[in-house]
Amino acid sequence: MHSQKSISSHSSFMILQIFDLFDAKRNGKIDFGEFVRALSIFHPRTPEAEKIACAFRLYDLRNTGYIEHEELEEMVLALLNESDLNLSEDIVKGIVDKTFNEADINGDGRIDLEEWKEYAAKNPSLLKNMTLPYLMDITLAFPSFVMNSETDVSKWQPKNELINTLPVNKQS
Ligand SMILES: [Ca+2]
Ligand SMILES: [Ca+2]
Repeated sequence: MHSQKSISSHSSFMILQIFDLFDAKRNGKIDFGEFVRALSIFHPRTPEAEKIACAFRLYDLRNTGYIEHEELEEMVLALLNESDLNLSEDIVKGIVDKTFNEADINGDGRIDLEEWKEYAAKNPSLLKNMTLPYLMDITLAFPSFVMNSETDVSKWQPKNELINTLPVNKQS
């Protein structure tokens, strides 16, 4: 059903974020090496530690080395907009606050990489974000490139498990 899905503005937000993550040399371009290396993050056999570190960089929208509350909120909103869930602002705020407080172990108002690792260890579903509905969008955004590359994206079954990755589901 998703094969013809157009890229929404929120998908664009995610794509830009992911692009930024791929663009290791920070020159606004993704060369083939960067592309392959970045895609390997989403491979099911990639070690969890790498995925955790990668997810941390993805959430650290402003590259401060910490995940701040508003960054988490932006990411949660973007993720929710990707899904078909319509949640009220209060509920979203609740999800963000709960997640943030759980992850911010030392309570200094930001999540550092160590705290993130610990949070990810306790919440393995977090990493499903990295195994990835967005890969679909990326392959839609750059279809010819993906088709012509040697990277066998077609074998990497992106799973639409996004909804399971959100903390709200724990309550049901
Ligand atoms: Ca940050
Ligand atoms: Ca902290």
